[in-house]
Amino acid sequence: MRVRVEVIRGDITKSRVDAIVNAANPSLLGGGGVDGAIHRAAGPQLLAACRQLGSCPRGEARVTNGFNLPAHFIIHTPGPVWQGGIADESQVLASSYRHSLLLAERMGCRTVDFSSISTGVYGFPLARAARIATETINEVIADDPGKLRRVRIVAFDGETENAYKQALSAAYFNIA
Ligand code: AR6
Repeated sequence: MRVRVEVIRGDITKSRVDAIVNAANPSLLGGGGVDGAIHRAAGPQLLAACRQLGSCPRGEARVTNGFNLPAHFIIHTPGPVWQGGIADESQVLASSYRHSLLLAERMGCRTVDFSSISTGVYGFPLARAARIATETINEVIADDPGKLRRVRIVAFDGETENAYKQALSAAYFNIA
């Protein structure tokens, strides 16, 4: 069955899905941006669970319970910090999306919502990040979708929403 890939505007802490993907940092101990919002909404048990996990290299992913969130699981992935494109940032970003989706598949997830990894505090250029995200998601689901039925990018602002919508239509155009 075909996996739907969509872009919506919203607050990912409100997503009622099997897993949301958090733009974390390697300590996994919380921070600002969407990470801070997720920790506040999930409650203090999330920090305790993250402490148990230890740290996570950039481009990899770890999973916890969703605790007080409507989402069942939280997948935490530290994306790359943009350094001008000289430090394999694009590969690391693709790796974050790939590892997160593969982990979601292993957990038997049907619905997964991503935040816009690395495009806030970490400064990754938005259009380029959106292209990498949509291409990587399409590659992984084309290869083996597992039980996945729907993958969404949840954009917090209009500029981010437009960038991912544009990248998604370009990706479909390339496939066709
Ligand atoms: N729902 C969806 N998206 C959100 C929300 C929300 N509630 N809040 C913010 N965003 P960022 P990064 C968007 O900076 O660049 C943290 O301190 C935001 O507008 O959260 O990967 C971590 O601990 C932007 O589009 O993540 C790390 O240290 C997107 O989420 C560092 O920031 C990502 O912005 C990670 O930086």
